[in-house]
Amino acid sequence: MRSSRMFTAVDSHTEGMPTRVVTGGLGVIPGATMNEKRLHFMEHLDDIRLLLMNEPRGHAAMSGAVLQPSTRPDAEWGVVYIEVSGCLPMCGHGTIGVATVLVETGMVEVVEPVTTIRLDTPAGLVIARVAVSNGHADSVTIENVPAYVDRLDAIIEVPGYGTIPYTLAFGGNFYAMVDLDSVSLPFDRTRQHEIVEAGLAIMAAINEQDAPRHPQIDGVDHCHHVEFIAPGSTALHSRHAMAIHPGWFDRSPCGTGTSARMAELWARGELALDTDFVNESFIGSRFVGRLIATTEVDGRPAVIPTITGRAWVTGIGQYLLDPSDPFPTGFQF
Ligand code: PYC
Repeated sequence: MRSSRMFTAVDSHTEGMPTRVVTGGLGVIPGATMNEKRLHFMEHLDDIRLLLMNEPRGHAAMSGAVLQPSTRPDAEWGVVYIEVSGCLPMCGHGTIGVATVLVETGMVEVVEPVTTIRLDTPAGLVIARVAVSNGHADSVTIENVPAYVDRLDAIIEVPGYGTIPYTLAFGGNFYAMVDLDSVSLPFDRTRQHEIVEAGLAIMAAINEQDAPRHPQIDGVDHCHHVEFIAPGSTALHSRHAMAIHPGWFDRSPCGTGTSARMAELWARGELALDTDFVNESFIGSRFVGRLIATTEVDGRPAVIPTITGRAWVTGIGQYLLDPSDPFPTGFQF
């Protein structure tokens, strides 16, 4: 066995969605803030993301998180999120996975019944409260960065689909929320290829015609997520299919997408503070969201969401790169 690179990771899944938590092999990424580290990683270290996320070490819906020392005095750990699509500013299922791994590997001081971990993420400070019993992380509630509506009840011309009504909100990433009915498709996994195709067409149209930009986080300037809302969804219990660039679905109910959806429902006056909102993924797994406070983002009304979900450790791995490997950055099939 030869290896020119070796990465250590604890693999987990959050309500069905993987998080490969990279604990070793990378060192400290340059950057004064976690977002600077994210931007540095994207420019200079992206081969590592591709190696760890793509086939054959990962797959078409792979996701992970690189642990880093925090850049801020009020957080214990820093996180750079990686996935097949790139490096997200924030990831809800990934944060639930990271918090679970930190507790179950003893990388933080574990306190029962609740261990609080403050995380430095590229989008800002995120607080994870882990319910722990007998050393086991039973569930995690994350207090997310502020979520806000960028545009409510907008329309977009989408080649091949016509005029599509949508709402765009930020919950850690930008999400276009679209009724599945408006692309004339059923909430049915056997139709996933048509649904993801419609999602990619909507993202492309938004990014070409009117791309969003976060006023405070550098480099957050596109929409790569379309949350297709299933018929029958309400402001208390919603089901959705989350189509993600370049062509896959979140298996989890998507923490940042749930946050964006709650910001939308709040802006409509349909979801009050301190009220449970159940969000169900395309595979039927659930997060419970809540809005706990109002705030503002650059003068826009905003809310602070919490998301509760569960994660499970699935393995511990050492991922190697043999210098003769013909696919040093893996591949997508
Ligand atoms: O849980 O925030 C999330 C997420 C983003 C992309 C996939 N999952």
